[in-house]
Amino acid sequence: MSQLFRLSVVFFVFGITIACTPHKEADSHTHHTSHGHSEQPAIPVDMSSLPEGITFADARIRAAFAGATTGAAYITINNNFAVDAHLISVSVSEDVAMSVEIHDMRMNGDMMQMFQLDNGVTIPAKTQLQLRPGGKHIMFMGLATELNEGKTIDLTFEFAKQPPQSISVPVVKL
Ligand SMILES: [Cu+2]
Repeated sequence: MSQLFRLSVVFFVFGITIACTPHKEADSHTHHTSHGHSEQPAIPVDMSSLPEGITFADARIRAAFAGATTGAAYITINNNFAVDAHLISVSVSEDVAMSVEIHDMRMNGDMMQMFQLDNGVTIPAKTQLQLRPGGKHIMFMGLATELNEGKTIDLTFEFAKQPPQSISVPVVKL
């Protein structure tokens, strides 16, 4: 008799678990979670056609709605040096934004969250770093200008051991 009682308790608890599961799943579906992994391994590329040093490709800034207080920029950085390069910071003139941060993404429970990479990013020798939507990216904080399509913004990249480089980046619809 006690055996049967125990069995029904187990079934009762199990039944509750099943009843809860769909609710939990439905709940998690309301957040958009699958934006891919933030951890990007260094991407080795054939750099034989590139000049020695650091070069940039695919630079673009996401057009933002009027009144936006932040903005995002994406770029591919090729490190065609025999040594690692370390990107310390990115900057823009103060009439563009108050500050610029290098961000990465990570999962916090069900939510995709951005966080600042305080120490910048290392780009190993002969690899490329892709700053792209859903992964590491450049973020303008305290936006002081409108990011309208067709505009260009000068970005300056500072490296630990290599001289800084500035490039003009177009604002595009992404
Ligand atoms: Cu960000």
